Amino acid sequence: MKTNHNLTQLWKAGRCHAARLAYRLGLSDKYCFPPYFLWGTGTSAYQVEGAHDQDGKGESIWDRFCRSPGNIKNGDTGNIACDQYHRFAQDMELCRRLNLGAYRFSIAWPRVQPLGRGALNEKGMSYYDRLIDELLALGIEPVITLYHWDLPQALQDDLGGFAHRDTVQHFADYTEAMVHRYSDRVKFWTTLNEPWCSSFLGHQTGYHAPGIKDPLIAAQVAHNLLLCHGAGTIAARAAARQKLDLGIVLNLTISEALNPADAHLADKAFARDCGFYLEPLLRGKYSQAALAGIKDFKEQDLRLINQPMDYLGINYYARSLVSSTGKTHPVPGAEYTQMGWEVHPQALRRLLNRIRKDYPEVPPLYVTENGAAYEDLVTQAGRINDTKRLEYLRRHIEQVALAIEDGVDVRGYFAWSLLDNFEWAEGYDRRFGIVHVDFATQERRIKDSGLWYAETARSNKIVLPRNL
Ligand code: IFM
Repeated sequence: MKTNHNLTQLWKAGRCHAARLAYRLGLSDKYCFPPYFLWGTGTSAYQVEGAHDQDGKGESIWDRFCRSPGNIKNGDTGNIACDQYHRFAQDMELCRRLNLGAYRFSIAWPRVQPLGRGALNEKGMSYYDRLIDELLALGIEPVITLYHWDLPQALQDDLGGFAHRDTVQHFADYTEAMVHRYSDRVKFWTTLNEPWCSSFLGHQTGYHAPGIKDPLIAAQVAHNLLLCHGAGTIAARAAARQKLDLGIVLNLTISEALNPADAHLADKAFARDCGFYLEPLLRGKYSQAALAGIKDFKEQDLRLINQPMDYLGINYYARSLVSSTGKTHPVPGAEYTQMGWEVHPQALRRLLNRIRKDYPEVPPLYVTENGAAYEDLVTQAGRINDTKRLEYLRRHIEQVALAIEDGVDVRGYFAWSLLDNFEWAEGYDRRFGIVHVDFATQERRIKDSGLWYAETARSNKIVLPRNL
């Protein structure tokens, strides 16, 4: 079996190299991704699972936040969401039909440990057993995120959540329990998804749960989340039942100036924003400015944060624009998604290259999220011709291909999202899925973008225009 498998891999690698050579020589316009390249999609627990109070699940900060009038558009909640808790087998079958190599999902901490410390909830734990087993039976790699924003409310009420250092130990204990249970089958683990959002949207602007508006708390939470990453990484490695691929997922963007005279500002903004995470994670350092905002800081903290990582996940949706006048929006002639985010695929290639240049020590990269919200219409024939989303994905994947050609070690791409789902403060009003969900009936329908993505994942190729 093993020899056959190796031979197949060799054969595939040979074909892929030949195809890439043909592309480089101008003999073909098809770009072949490396044979190990992982194609996936992602979701997160609160956005898709529903079953918010079933089988012993505890309350999360998002359950509480959604109940407060005015926090979420149309008063929507994740109580039912896509009902994936009950429909996971159907959803994983969709992943198979989409030819996905991997499915990225998160564990709802309050589902498996209702109070965030102490007793585990076996019914919640067994849900993820079933999900993982289903994926493996279909030949799809499970990629687990330990924290995608749904903190147990009890930790918020009793300790102040991530603002309190004790939460770091609770996160490490939770991580240890999850890795102990699932790492016999799951190799890919992510400690945190987009800690910038949990820190600053959750504690500075109050746009996300827990809805706090205090910049000092936000900075402390940002630091404590990095401590969670460090402590979680150590706990995961100690509990692992196989060699893990362990990393963190950051929403990184490249800052660019519309006016060339402002280029130095863009440079500074990149160093400040990406550096806030990459310096401590990869180099065990904070800038003076970052450090100044953190009240509860201990010298040994940086050693804890600076753990070796097997990969870095990057979520990219749009570039960030800077200008000395403060005016950047709207960019003349630019396209925007329904979120109001500028569509600028070339900046993804520049971001990947910039990270490699500024941080040569960075581990292999994955684009762990990329996608677009657009309004979808179901045609009479039952199709969803989501051409804009398809083009968004295609143009960004092209840029990933070009970054690989530039020499950046990108190992995979995950389209966000498998399903239309609960888009946080925007509720169900923003659809990111490559599969359409009718929230009244829970019917799923693969969109045209999904059909295109399935073919890309199957063939491991895209048609790449020349002179991009
Ligand atoms: O839906 C979110 C996801 O939960 C985190 N990254 C950005 C996505 C789109 O806003």
